[in-house]
Amino acid sequence: MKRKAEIRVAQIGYQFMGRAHANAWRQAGRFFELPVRPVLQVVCGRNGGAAEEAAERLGFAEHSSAWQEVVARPDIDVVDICTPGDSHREIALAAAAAGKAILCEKPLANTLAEAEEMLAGVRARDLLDMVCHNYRRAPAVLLAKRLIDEGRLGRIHHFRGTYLQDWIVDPAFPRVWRLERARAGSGALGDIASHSIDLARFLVGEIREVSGLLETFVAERPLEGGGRGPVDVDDAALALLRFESGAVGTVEGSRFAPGRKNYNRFEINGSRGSLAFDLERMNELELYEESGPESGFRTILATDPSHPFVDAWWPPGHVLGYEHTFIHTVVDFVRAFAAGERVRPDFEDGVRNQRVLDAIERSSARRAWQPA
Ligand code: SOE
Repeated sequence: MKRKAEIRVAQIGYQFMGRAHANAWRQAGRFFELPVRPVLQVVCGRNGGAAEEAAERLGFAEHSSAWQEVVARPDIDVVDICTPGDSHREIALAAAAAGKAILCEKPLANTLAEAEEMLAGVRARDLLDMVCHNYRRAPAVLLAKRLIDEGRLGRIHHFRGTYLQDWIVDPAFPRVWRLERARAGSGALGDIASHSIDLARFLVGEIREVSGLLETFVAERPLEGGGRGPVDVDDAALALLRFESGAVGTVEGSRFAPGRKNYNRFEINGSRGSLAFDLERMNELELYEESGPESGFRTILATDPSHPFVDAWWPPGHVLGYEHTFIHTVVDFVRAFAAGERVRPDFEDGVRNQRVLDAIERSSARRAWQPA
């Protein structure tokens, strides 16, 4: 059998997102016909010993504690950024300068200025770039996209995005990096509301202006090294949205919703119907179409092989999971890489998302509507 060309991946980071991305690079070619074969070449981390253990566990050929050297290597094709947001800019600019394709975790950066620098960096070299807003590639979300684009809901009036978790409701939970502005850039706003904003842009369109409200419920937490320290990020982020299309929306991201574990839900209302998606029931799409007295919401199980990506997996009803959204993201990235085409969401999408995040922060501080 003719040996396939390869796409060699350097992954920076190996914690939660690093594990999800490594699994995606490893599984993509095992379930999908890909034009080139992903090779998990090297995983990088600040701690050499931990990087070595991660390489063994995640299936990378090598490990390194010097990402700067790795991204410049001629044998590396892709740099996959799975680190906290405070290092996205420097890694992406170095990877772009070395002419690499880049997959970057969301949000693109910790500030709008950094995001714009990253976009300029990749566009200057006409590189392949993608932001890992993985939920776009859940088959039920793609079904929602198709139904909207086919006009089945008519004119869209409402987008209602809710992303709720509960992992830091306990004040005794330590101030991890996601709770530090210097590391994460923001709290629930950039970490989870950014997903709702990406889905709003993907399904309804561009956002023109916002009215935001950020709140921090627990202002001080135990530090992991002992002592206590201030929390300088939002615990909850809410916003009213006006879309360029004339639709209106709400986004609510909170980590203080006991019982909600990864409750990423949206509902979209149009002139002829509504649809709703809930990540905790991610194979289903709720659809309501006006059809007389018997109208009612029905649940579509998006596991038929006719839905995007599904035919590579299992027969109808053999449901998919969170990790499949990352595998589908990598599949489209690899196909775009081989074809020399662009793939979305790209860094331009990342900057547009960051503009909305920035506007929500400005609006909350000024208690006034702000343009996105
Ligand atoms: C933590 O809130 C987190 O891991 C986010 O960082 C991810 O983007 C989200 O998909 C799941 O929850």
